[in-house]
Amino acid sequence: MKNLNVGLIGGGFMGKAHSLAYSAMPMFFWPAPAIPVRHTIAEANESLASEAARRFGFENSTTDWHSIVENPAIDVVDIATPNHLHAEIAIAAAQAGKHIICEKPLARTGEESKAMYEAVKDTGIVHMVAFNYRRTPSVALAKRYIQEGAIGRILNFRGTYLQDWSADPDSPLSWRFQKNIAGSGALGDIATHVIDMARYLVGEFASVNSILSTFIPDRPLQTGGADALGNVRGGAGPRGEVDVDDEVLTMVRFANGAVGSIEATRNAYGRNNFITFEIHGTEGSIFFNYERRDELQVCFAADGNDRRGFRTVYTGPAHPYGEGLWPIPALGVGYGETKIIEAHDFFKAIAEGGSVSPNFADGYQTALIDDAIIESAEKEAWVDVPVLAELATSTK
Ligand code: NAI
Ligand code: SOE
Repeated sequence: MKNLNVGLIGGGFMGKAHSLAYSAMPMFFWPAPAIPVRHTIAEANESLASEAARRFGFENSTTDWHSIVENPAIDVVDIATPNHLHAEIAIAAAQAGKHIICEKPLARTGEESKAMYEAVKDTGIVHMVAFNYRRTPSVALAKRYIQEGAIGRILNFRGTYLQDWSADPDSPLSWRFQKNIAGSGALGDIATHVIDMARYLVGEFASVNSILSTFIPDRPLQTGGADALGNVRGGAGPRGEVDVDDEVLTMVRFANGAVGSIEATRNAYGRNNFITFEIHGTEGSIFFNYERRDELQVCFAADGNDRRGFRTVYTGPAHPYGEGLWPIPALGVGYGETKIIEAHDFFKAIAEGGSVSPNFADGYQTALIDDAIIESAEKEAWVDVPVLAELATSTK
């Protein structure tokens, strides 16, 4: 069992989640595939960097991410910065031969994502994009049921990602509302998680027909700093333009003939982290709601019409990742566990010299879907989605 040195760039919300995962992964999954060593953390200035090192248990801190990428002692580069830095850091890390885990969305645009994909392709580097929700045990269980044919051929996927943290027009213009930093709004930030789950569970997208809307055109200015995600109110000072979408709605045709729809917004009062999907197949249905993430609702047509209905399966040791989690179903799987599982699968791929999904090809494919959604909304028409050759035949 090797020690692998991690250089983590960005000590905000995801810096916290990834640090937790590195410390806890060997406690959950033992024997661990490798021991992640929290070697160096980078933050935007000296006081943030040294505070992050103390808080998140890193041996060293820096204000210059280049020193992480250039350090021969570091095996893994973890990119947890706002989106505009993902491509530059990942490409430099790939050139230095580091294994890379990058937060979602892979980058701001399809073009940036393509450059990242090309930088890692055929290098032997393990690369991963952090769409962690597919590692919720109940989502992986849905995948297992689908692969076993338990709900037959998939006909329809209906997905949502609804939050309300930005519904107040006076919550600040953080980096998530600025196109030059975020790339897009609800689309790249949260719809991509559902797009990732739709690809994982159903397959590749063939075409989309979409609407993008911006309902809150300006917000109080915020200069720099981490995104407080609606937990602070902006002042009465100057306001700046929101140049990204607040809301996305898209219809989907999948390459395998299934159809679907996806909605995402961060302005839906009363919804917090309402990631849901309902999948109908020829032999049954599956329903998932992240706000009740220990549960998977399933209905099997074979049950007979005097007892047919949704039943609840609580995930536990009998289910995906059960060997590493808690010993009894329904003790409660949290957001942290999805990141611990993600870290496990990433380090396993490094230790075994393999690969992991979702990787930069998946991140690039998701960006191609985002680009098609944007084009479709502009043209008010169906737009075809190109599919990377290496993904067209894979089962993910
Ligand atoms: P955040 O705003 O909480 O933190 C970002 C941190 O990066 C800040 O502390 C900031 O000071 C730091 N930073 C900025 N420039 C830097 C530089 N040059 N060098 C080092 N550090 C720098 O943002 P959050 O929520 O952690 O998001 C980071 C990334 O993670 C984004 O790409 C976001 O989309 C993604 N994300 C993914 C989630 C998931 O569920 N997979 C959840 C939340 C965010
Ligand atoms: C804000 O919408 C946010 O932090 C997203 O950036 C994450 O990807 C999501 O999982 C939680 O909410």
